[in-house]
Amino acid sequence: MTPWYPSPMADGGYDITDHRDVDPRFGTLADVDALLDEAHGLGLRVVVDLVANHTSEEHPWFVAALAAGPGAAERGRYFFRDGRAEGSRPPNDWISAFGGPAWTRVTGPGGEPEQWYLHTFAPEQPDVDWSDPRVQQGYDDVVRFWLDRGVDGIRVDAAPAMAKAPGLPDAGHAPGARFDSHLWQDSPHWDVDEVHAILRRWRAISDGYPGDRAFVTEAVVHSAERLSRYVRPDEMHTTFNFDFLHAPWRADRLRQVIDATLAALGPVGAPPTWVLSSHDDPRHVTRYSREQPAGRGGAVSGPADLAVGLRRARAAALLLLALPGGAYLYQGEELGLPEVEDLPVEALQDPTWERSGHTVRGRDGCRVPLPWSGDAPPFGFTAPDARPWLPQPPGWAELTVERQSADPDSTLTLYRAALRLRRELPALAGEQFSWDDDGDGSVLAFTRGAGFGCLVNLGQRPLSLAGRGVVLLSSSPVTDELPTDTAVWLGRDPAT
Ligand code: TEU
Repeated sequence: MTPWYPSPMADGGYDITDHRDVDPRFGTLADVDALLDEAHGLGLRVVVDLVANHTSEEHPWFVAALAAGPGAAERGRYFFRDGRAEGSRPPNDWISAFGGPAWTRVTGPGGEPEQWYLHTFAPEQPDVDWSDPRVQQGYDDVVRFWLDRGVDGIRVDAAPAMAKAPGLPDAGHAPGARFDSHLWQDSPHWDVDEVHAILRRWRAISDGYPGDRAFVTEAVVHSAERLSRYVRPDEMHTTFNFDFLHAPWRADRLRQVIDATLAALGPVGAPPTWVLSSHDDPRHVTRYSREQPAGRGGAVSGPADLAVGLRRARAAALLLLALPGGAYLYQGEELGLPEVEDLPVEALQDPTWERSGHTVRGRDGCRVPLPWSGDAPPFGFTAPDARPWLPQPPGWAELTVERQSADPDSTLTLYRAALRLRRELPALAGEQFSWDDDGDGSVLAFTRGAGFGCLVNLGQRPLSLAGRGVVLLSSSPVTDELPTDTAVWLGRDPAT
């Protein structure tokens, strides 16, 4: 569940005014209780989002801090500092994830310019200062509130941002630098070691709860080794692994990421996890529809072939779901949804659009509400006469859950079959994993336990399937050959 808390919605709900309530647009706490009951009755577990790097500018803490003025104790929960150059320039060179400086200057009650405050994200999202005991205590209460209510897990938003180097020194960002946190090492505002004290604090709280509650951190950091620090035994249970998402559709790069992930997380005893899409990244059907760069993938421009993108996305799903550990699916990928790249600019909601001076459209294209049924928007997502918060393309009539449920070749049917097999096949439950040496750099081939193999052809030529086992599932039709951009799951006789 992305944030459902009361929010002015300056950043899709990641700007929170009360971490212990539900925004009336989404429902009530009683609805949460009903949802948890119903989910648990179905064997589903619910993970909520904990946004602890920042609050909304309308949070009572920040309202009080602004009102109290420079030097007041209320300001100590945030980072208020005097500017440089007689106050006219930001206190340091830190940058915001959404473009521009990470500082905004306050205007005093008489309209006079005053101190600056820090916001790693939008100006409506002031960063809290985790060295303040009132902040620590406040978030302890939030964590307890949701665990008491019965949630099964907590996603830790923007974890690497939560600690800052003492004295807030310059980061050395070049003018106009982008927020490329995976490139940063020894940054004073990202992945600072003190963040681990916060994670240990939360782990100690959750360990006191019955059942098996789990944290998952969101952390885009420099390396798999840095990532592994977030999941040491007394820290978080799991973490998203964005290197997998950011890898291009190339066998060499995917293999490197899989190896680096297993090598880094194994020693700390944390399960690997895999993710292809999220609410912050262009959908992978579209990412894979363009030429694949040798380095890190991303929102590459250039001509797109969505049929190729979908074919690769379906193969990627079988790869993801065959790997050991946890798999995260982002709503809509099971329908093969593409990124909506042509949302009208007046519909855009992401603060990135404004903050980048209308040069970066932002993340709305992966957040368009899902098509459930029917032939016209809103496709059963909401009442027929209501307008969803982002417009759905009329062409999504082809992609509704209703349509795809009835189609044996649909992407939804493929995901359902894969998830069913993933539960049923003993080989997929364990941790075993080994590469089969295929002698071809454009193929990913591995074994999970003796009876199960996965083969993905990322090359240009078809691959013979002779003698490789029985095809249990394939991402596109196969004969005795595995075509380009296709994956198969293979059952093998363990005796052979
Ligand atoms: O994202 C924070 C984050 O660490 C970034 O990688 C983020 O994906 C990137 O800066 C976006 O341009 C989290 C949430 O997932 C995101 O939706 C929120 O906007 C953000 O925190 C602020 O709460």
